[in-house]
Parts: sequence; structure tokens; C-alpha cells
Amino acid sequence: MASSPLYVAAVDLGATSGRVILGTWSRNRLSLKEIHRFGNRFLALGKHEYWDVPTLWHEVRTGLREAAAQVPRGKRIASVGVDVWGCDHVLLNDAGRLVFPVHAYRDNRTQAGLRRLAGTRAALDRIYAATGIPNVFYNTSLQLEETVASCPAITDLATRCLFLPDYFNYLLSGRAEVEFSVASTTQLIDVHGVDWSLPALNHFRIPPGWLSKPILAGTSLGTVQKGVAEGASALQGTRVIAVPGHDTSCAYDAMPASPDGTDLYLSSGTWSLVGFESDRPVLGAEALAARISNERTGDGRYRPLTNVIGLWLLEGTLRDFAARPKNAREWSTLIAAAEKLPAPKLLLDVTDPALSNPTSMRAAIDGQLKRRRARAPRELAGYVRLICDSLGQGHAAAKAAFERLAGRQFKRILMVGGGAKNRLLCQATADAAGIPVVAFDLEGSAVGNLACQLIALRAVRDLATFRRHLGAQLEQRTYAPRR
Ligand code: LFR
Repeated sequence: MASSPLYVAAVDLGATSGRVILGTWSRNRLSLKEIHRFGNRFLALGKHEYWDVPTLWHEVRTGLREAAAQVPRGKRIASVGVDVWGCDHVLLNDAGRLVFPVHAYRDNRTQAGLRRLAGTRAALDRIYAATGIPNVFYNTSLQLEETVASCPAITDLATRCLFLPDYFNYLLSGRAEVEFSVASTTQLIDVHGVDWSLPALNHFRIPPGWLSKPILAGTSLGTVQKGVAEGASALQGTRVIAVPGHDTSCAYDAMPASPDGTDLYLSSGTWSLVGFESDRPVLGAEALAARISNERTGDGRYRPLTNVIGLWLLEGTLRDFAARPKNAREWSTLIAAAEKLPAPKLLLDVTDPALSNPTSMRAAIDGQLKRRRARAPRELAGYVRLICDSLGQGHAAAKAAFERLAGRQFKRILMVGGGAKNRLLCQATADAAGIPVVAFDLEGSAVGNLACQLIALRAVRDLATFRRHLGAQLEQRTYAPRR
């Protein structure tokens, strides 16, 4: 195993921010340096919402060049990997040109299709049995169905569909491939195989020719193209490795989990993703009712999880308050104020679709409380308390469903992501779930992204080995349940 330091770069794009991180692997330790961080958001144009892909690409290149400038003289970045949020995609022609605007998954164009599928019990069951993915507004299936229905000429214009991490890999390396973990977020992959589900493609009327057979994570896509590496000597010959393209898959890979399978995972950011790893999917009517999503790991196994609405609730609510916290100290004061408040009498129904993309999150929360005859909080701390307790309850409900349907018993919840820094949320989760929460100060997605590269470069034997090394170096904080 390599003993001189190895430099690897992770491009990790989230819905509200993106970053380029330089990882240094030396003597079985990973150190991280955040090289470039930038905001991200979708923008409305007319009635729809779109990602600003050219700006994202500009930021990716800027970050990689800065990373190259920071490795010691004469050294180079061995590889780069890209992970992005799930479901969103590009449509390209044979020359690799975009032929359709890149919609954001929160755009409401899928609402009609969502309702249609929800109202057709037999089709809903069939699609779940075929793909293991429940009917959720952001699914690529519903998005592509809407694209073809609203713009039929697209079937002549587009020749292939790539998911966002695949597209950035393509811009970096010139090779267009679809990576398996991100492909599994589409509701179009065969839950029992590693290829597309023809019944699902037919149901949503998606041209099968748009989608090539997915590759497994760890595949090398060649080296960074000339135009990208120009002027940055540390990027000459840098390999582009298809890591698990789905950020959640990367975040789960970074969990320093106990090998006996008794840990439940929670990646807590804009979304709360509660789940575990398994050799088989969790299917059937009850799993569908519990919205269990059988996403896939980079190596083809399963990651049954439930997507609880997450800190999106708080991010949205903060926009409605002028006096929002701006630094760690102000955050700590706000959390302390929220902790002192009495527990809310009624928790939010976190599955309410009215919370998925409202114009004002505060108004949407107040509206739900009013409908359920509860009083709205008066100040920001009250919302923080309500949101953290409600998410804690949502996390606990997901745990209970997994234990019942998968016959597992979880002993701890491992938490990574921004939410792991929020002690109120960690404690609320431990209290509601009745088991300890172990919170790690870890950029989960970026670390999982780097892990896959290190394994592909043969600097680390496998994921279990990586997790063991990582666990030994990480600081953790345990929240014991108080009731
Ligand atoms: C998290 C995430 C979730 C996915 C959601 C929408 O960033 O990737 O896993 O369900 O975004 O794609």
C-alpha cells in the first residue's frame, strides 16, 4: 500500500451548496482541505425552476484548479470524483450538446404525474415491485414522463440521458457513462438486477435508447481532458473515477459503521436520509406505505431508506426571518433558546406535500398547524424547536418501519452531515428513537467520494478497511436517549 501521500479531489454538489475538497491520504489517515465552497440554488424562469449548470461547471473548474495549485510542487492529483444530489439529469444529442433545459427536481411539473400514479393502485404496486422506489415528486421517471409528454419532439432531438454527476464526469473526461447508484434514484432500475426496468420505462413512456447500461462505482473514465487541465500541472494525467454519483450513496459509504449491521444511518442535510445497508431490498405493500426507497450502493447492493423532509424546513423558515444566525456563535445561542422552550404540543406532519416547495415555509408550517388546530410559534426559536422535534419523530418513525419490515434491530443511529452539528436535532432523534445517536463531524458525501477513489487507486483494500481507519481518526459525540 502506498506510503507517500496521495492527493485526491472530491467534487461534491448539493442543492444549496457545492464544494471541492482536496483529500490527502497518508499512513492510513485521510485529511481534508476545503478548497472551494459556493452557493447553489435553482432559479425560476417563467413557470418552471432550473439549475444553473454553466455556473456549477465554472465553480467545479475553479475549485479543481485551486486544488491543483495547493498540492506540493512536482506532485499531482491522482484522481477526481463527482457526487451530486439524485434524480436530476441532462438530455444530450450525439455531439454531447444539451437539447433540453435542466429542470430542478422541486419544479412542480411532476405534480400531475405524481397524482396520476398515486391514484392508480395497480400501476403503483407494479412500479414499486419492479423498481423498489416509491412514488415521490422528484423521481426522474415522473420528470422524463413530463418532458416527453409536454415536448414530444424531444424524442427526435435527444439521444441520451445522463444524470448530473455523469454529466460532470463527461465534461471532465469526455466519456459518457451512467453510474449505478445515481441511476437507482430514478425509479427506473430493475430492483432485482443492475440494469434498467423495461416495464418501468414503458410505463413512463421513456425511450430506452436514452439510457445506457449503468457502470458500477470505481470505474475509471480516463483522464481529465486537456481543456480542463490546461495551465494546471497537478491536473495532468489526473484520473476521473466514477464514484457513487449519488451524494447520499457517498455519505453512507463514509459511515464508520460496526460490521455487524446494527447501525442505522442518518445523513442529515437539506434532506434527512434514514436507512441502512442490506443484501436484499425491502418490498411489499407496507414498505410502499412507509415510503421505503430501495436505492443502490455503488457496488450494487441495497440501501433501503426513507427520505424525511430534513433541514429544508429550517433553511426555508430562516428565509422568513430577518434576524437569522450568521455564524457558529449565533447558531449556538439560537439552539440554546430553542432548547429552553417547552416541548411543542403538536409536532409537524413531515410528510405533508405542502412543505415540499412553498413560497414561504413559515406560512406553510403555520397553515398546517392551523388546519390541525394548533398555535404557530411566535419566534424563530419556537420554529427551530418545532422543526427539530418533528424531524426527530420522523427519524424514529423510519427506524420503527425498518425494524418491523426488515426484521432488524438497530442499536445506534450514526449521524453525519450538517444536522450532526445541531445538538437539538441529535437529542430529539435519540429521544424519539430510544437509542443513542452518535454524531460525527464529517462531510459525509465528500469523504465517501474520496473513499471510492482510494479503493479504485488500490491505496485502500475495501470499504470496510476504509471505515475502520476513518472510525479511528474521527471525533464523535454520543447523545443518549432521555426517555
Ligand atoms: C440528497 C438527495 C437525496 C435525494 C434528493 C433528491 O441530496 O440526493 O438522496 O432523494 O437529494 O434528489
